Amino acid sequence: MRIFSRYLIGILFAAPAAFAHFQVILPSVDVVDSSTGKTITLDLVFTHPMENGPVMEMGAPKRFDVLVRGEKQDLLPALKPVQVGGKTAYQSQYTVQGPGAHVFCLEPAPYWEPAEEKLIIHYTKVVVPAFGSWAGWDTMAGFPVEIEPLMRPFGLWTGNVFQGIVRKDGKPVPFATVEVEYLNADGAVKAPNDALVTQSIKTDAGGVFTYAMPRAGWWGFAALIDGDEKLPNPDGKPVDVELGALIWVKTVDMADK
Ligand SMILES: [Cu+2]
Repeated sequence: MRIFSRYLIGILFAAPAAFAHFQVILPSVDVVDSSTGKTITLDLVFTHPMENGPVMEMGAPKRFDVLVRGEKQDLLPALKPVQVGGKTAYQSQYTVQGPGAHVFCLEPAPYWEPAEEKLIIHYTKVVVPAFGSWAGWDTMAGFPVEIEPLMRPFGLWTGNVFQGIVRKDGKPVPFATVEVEYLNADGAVKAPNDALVTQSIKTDAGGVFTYAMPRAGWWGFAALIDGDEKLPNPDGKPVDVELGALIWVKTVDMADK
């Protein structure tokens, strides 16, 4: 009995880290200029960024587009399924046509998580400026849940804070949970314990969150909000839906000349 309860506690303690799913949109270039070339590759992967996997299966995305200079370009036809860690992920190439902030917006297919008995929809965006213009960096994707950046979501030094407002149907969400993970792509960082895998912060009464990023690389912010309506799981049973509002930002070290 004693051994059994210890085993059970072990599972409960291990669970939260294993559940920090993050939808990723990873552009090959964070700032497009004459040195980078115009064509960028975007990798769409549903994974656990800080733990460097495992990857989860993605269904065909519902929406993938780019907002730039007040126009929307549908990129769904340019999405190609690829295999990452034995699971379906997606990849796209995009050739930048002019200056300005490019807001890439993804609505993935709902993901059924049996361990939590809920469907997960992570509305995700990343903003890539091009050719010296960052006009439109705060353009909203129009997602049902979305992070409005309060600072440019690019051109950030290591140690800078990132601050945003979590919105649901346009309204700020007070005291919402925001999970933060580092994209530990090469597995270079080893978390000494589970508490350091996923940072967990809350928005204030006005829906604003703040987090200082301690390392160069990509950081994912995931505001997690319960959906109002149930959706059918793969067995057709109505289940709760977790809505995620995600944004990815990159920090760069302030190196000496
Ligand atoms: Cu997972």
